[in-house]
Amino acid sequence: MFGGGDELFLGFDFSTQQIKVVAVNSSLKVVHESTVNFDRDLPEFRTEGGVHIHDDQLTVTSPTIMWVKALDLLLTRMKDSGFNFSAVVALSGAGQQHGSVFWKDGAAKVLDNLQSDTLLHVQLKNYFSIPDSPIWMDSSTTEQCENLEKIIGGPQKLADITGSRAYERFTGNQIAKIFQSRPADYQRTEHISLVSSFAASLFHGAYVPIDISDGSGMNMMDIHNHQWCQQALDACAPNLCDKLGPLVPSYHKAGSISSYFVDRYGFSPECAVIAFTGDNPASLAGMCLQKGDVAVSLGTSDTLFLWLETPQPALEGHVFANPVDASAYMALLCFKNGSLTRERVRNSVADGSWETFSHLLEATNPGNDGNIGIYFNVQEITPSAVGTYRWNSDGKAVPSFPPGTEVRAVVESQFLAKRLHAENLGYNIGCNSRVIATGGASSNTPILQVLSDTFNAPVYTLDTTNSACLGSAYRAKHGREGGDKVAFTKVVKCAPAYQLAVSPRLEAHNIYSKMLERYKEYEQKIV
Ligand code: XUL
Repeated sequence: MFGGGDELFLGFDFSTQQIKVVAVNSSLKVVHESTVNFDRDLPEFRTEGGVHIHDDQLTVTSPTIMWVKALDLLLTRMKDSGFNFSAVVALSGAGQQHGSVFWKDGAAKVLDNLQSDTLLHVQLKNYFSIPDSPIWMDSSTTEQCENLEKIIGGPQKLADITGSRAYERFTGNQIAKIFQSRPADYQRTEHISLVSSFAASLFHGAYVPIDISDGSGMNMMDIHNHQWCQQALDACAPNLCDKLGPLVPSYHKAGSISSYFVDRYGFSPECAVIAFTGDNPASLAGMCLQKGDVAVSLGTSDTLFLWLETPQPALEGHVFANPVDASAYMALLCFKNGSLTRERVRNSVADGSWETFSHLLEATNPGNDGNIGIYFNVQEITPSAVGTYRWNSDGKAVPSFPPGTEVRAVVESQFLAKRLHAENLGYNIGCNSRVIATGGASSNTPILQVLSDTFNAPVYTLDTTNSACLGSAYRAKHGREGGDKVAFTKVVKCAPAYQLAVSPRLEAHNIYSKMLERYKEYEQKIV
């Protein structure tokens, strides 16, 4: 039964709206998928999109016990479909980043003694001191952020240590708010997990440590030595070191699965539980990113994942410890004006047609004959600015461009911004760099050509619908094989291949490198 070909690895994703699992075999082929959607499958929690937005519109939480209940439902569905749990040799998972779980005094004992004839949520329902977990969509902790930056010595100092300036959703600031607003509940909290380490703890039947990659999204971890920054812990709440426990590399093997899952679902008692991590780090693993790579997700908002060797934390973006190579880093940059902004230009000058948009793009020259535009429909995150701006080749502000120039301007400025801000965080274009493009616009070759020329790298595409789950299954295999002894790249050699979409053109790249200087000047002007 446990012969090579029959071994299975599970990757879970505890995301905002659902939990999902994929099973891969030892050739990393997906053999099973299941999902539980919180709104649809657990209507008793009355969530919308898996969350509760509170009256102040700033506080956003999810019922912790809903996640627990969803896990049994998911595993029951798998069992009913005939899934062979006994073949699973290791599992890992991802959690929405920054969310926190507050375990009440006595919870560890219950975890250690889970009874397989009673559902998890029945056994654990009274063991969360804060029953509603703060999640990443919460933005109610501005005061705590200001305090943390002040105590540490300013936003850049905090970024230098923890990889990010203070952000409302980052867990340290969320914990500070809980401590200040509910001191008695904080007092009764024996352990604090991230969503990722909470889910791992359910499987292990004991607290699984926070991994260094998801731990980087808390504003309390020193990303350079992977230890808690004591000054940041103290600035957030008392006794945090005890309540958080140690940090571990993301491929840490926590131990074997709890007998609850063995008895109830038929897992092997030897099934290994590998530390869970954040959904973004897990996606980086799922895309098999390597040194020098950039992943560009072109969706409603555009997101960039960078593999970094020498990070330069800045006041924008986030630097995390790398989930598959603890000596490296990853950076995350979010650009709010993604496809909606491209669509606005398409609707205004290309008759609402992507085909016309592409023709216009192809009919104009790289560098746009010196014209540059910046299009921020909504308040941008990177950089902090809003509005539409256009400059002609003489550097003169102009109110409009002809259709072709307008189309090229929006695409070029979006990719120049990505290169500029990637370089600000320590990214360097190298000769082996690759760009992995995902999301809606990744099927548009003329758009990808601009991306390729800007980064002087071939652009590959990959189906990433399940990248956090897949990355978790791959990490389960990596962790089981002894994460620090074997390179992740070796483990994922047989993962689905990238498709080469376009290759860079040196002449165009040289134009963009020059143009970047002008773009930078204009961006500084409008911030
Ligand atoms: C990352 C972030 C989101 C969540 C979504 O910083 O807040 O991407 O991880 O689940």
